[in-house]
Amino acid sequence: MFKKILIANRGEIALRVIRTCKEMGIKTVAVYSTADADSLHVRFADEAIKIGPPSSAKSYLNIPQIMAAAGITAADAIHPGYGFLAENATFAEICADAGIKFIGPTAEMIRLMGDKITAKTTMKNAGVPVIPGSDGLIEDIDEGKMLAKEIGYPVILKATAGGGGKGMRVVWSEQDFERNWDSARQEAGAAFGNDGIYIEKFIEEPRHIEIQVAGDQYGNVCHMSERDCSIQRRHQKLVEESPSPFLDDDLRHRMGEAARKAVASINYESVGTIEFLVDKYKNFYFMEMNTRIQVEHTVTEEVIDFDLIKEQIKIAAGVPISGKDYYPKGHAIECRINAEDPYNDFRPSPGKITELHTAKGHGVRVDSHIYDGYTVPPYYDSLIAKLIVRAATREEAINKMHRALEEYVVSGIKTTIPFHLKLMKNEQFKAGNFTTKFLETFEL
Ligand code: MV4
Repeated sequence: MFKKILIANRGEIALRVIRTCKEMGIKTVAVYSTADADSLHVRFADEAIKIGPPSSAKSYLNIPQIMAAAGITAADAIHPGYGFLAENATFAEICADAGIKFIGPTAEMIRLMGDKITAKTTMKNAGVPVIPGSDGLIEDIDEGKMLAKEIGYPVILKATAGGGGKGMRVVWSEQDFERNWDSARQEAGAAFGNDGIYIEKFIEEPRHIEIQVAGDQYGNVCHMSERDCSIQRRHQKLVEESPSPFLDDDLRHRMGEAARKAVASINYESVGTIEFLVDKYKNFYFMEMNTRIQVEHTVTEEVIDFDLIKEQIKIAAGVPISGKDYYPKGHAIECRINAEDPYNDFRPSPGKITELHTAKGHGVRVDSHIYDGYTVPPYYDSLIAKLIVRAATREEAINKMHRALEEYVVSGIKTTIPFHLKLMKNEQFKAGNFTTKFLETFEL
């Protein structure tokens, strides 16, 4: 087992990893920018190394500085968290070359799943349902138009180097094809340095339901059931829950089996997530695979009573996984509390927290790095706390979430708490009647 893990991240996920490391008797090294000198992950780690000024590029994305910190402290592994370098294949390679274990999949696996059309082809060959569309990249506009006609409008153009909603264009009719084709390629080229585009049938009003998976270096795989992440605003998840109100046991088993097949087919080693789109007829289709621990891993932990960070560290240390699948007991919901103003287009609201009262009580978990008097910096993403509740039923979980949100006081900055309070009282949400389009018509 590792003796010392460097956490190449900040905020709540850095704290989350440090907590599990402490429980496992593993020493921890925090890295921080000058903007995070007073952060809890710095205070809770056994050692802390300043790696640069506030900008992410010069700190949390600064590979030479992070590797130097690992060298100075003799860390034998690095946990990347999520975001930043978590899915950076080059970083994984540099760690491997330096003899420091990257706690995640291999660089090759990160690259394979990072290229969306390659990932899709890999899944199709493994027998995982994929969205009907082109077999590969579209070479030119005429080929695209011909395929779109075959598939049937509406279709969606996607950047193979994109993901998470970046570089996508929905095309509703042939006369719209040319301008969308041009803008998709231009945007993909500019954003990713790769203007490869593929095409799919557009699934209208889908749900985003993802399956937690794990695999070890001995070929054992497992799934840990689903998370419903359909409550999103501009591709930013705001609420996640497990189990999904849309899944019945049969669909859960079929999606779990498909996720298992996906992981086994690529000899995946680490924890990961298979994202599916689910249409109103309960057909599910592979969308993307995430090769990192995700923000919303918490709701899975709560309904299967499991430590996913511990599992990820054990897999990296060569400990076999059990290979058994996990199904949810009870119901968990996570609300992302962001330093954003929901009354002003969710614009960022950094600044000093002048008063903090954190929600507590039976079945309430808060993963957060903020404290009374903490100043939320403007340089990084706006997530300041994850409020997670668990109860026997979805209705009880929603009631518990509303109660917890009511007692959660964060003064001095704006937060998404008022948005979540309103959502928990929304009849469509309470009925489990929502897709990824739900927030387009949700009024605060
Ligand atoms: C789609 C789709 C409909 N049909 N693909 C968005 C992010 C990226 N994971 C892929 N996404 C979508 N792909 C087809 N063929 C709808 C979306 C989509 C979406 C998916 C999941 C969660 C939220 C979403 C919001 C808008 C669009």
